[in-house]
Amino acid sequence: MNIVSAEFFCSYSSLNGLPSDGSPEIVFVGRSNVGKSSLLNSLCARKGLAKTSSTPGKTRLINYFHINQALYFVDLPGYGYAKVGQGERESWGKLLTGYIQKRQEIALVVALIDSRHPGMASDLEMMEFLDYCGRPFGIALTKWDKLTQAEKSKARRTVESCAPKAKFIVNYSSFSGEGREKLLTQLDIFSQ
Ligand SMILES: Nc1nc2c(ncn2[C@@H]2O[C@H](COP(=O)(O)OP(=O)(O)O)[C@@H](O)[C@H]2O)c(=O)[nH]1
Ligand SMILES: [Mg+2]
Repeated sequence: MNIVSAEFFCSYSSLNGLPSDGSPEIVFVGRSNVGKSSLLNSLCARKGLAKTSSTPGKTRLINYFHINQALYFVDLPGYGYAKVGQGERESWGKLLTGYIQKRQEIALVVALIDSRHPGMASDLEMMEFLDYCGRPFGIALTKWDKLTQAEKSKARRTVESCAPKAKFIVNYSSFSGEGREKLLTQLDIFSQ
């Protein structure tokens, strides 16, 4: 996939009123602070496209980005962040699961996993849920630049063994751009 244009489209706080033009959607999910906004910015080569933050738990909306005027990248609320109230966590968990379950336009889901913490329960639950909903998904192992060589081998082994259903696993660094071309190729192959 060659990204020639990427624009912020709209944010939604509920499933009502999502775009109705029928364009396919490639969805990005992951724990809060996994590096999702950074990955979207690096993938689209647009620094300020998605807001990045060192304060976790800030994105509680479904953010749509229009890509090549032909499809959407969808940034879902981060999960697994403990320091918010129960009520708030529930309402925004519902938004996340409701979207994944119901949205017809989903072509592919990219599950982001922090390469320093592979095999976390919440990530495994998310992948089980994606499989249960019949959603094809691949994995981006984020913050790959932070790992030593030994940690890289170990992280790959762990993820490969706990995600047999993943269509692809790409090592990704938003800082160096490693994995960008690979991920774009996988998006092309699996979002058709
Ligand atoms: N070293 C490194 N840090 C990253 C990378 N991607 C994101 N970060 C850092 O991780 C933190 C969270 O990133 P952000 O993209 O806002 O995560 P989000 O909450 O998942 O959207 C920020 O401090 C980023 O600078 C990466 O590829 N490498
Ligand atoms: Mg974010």
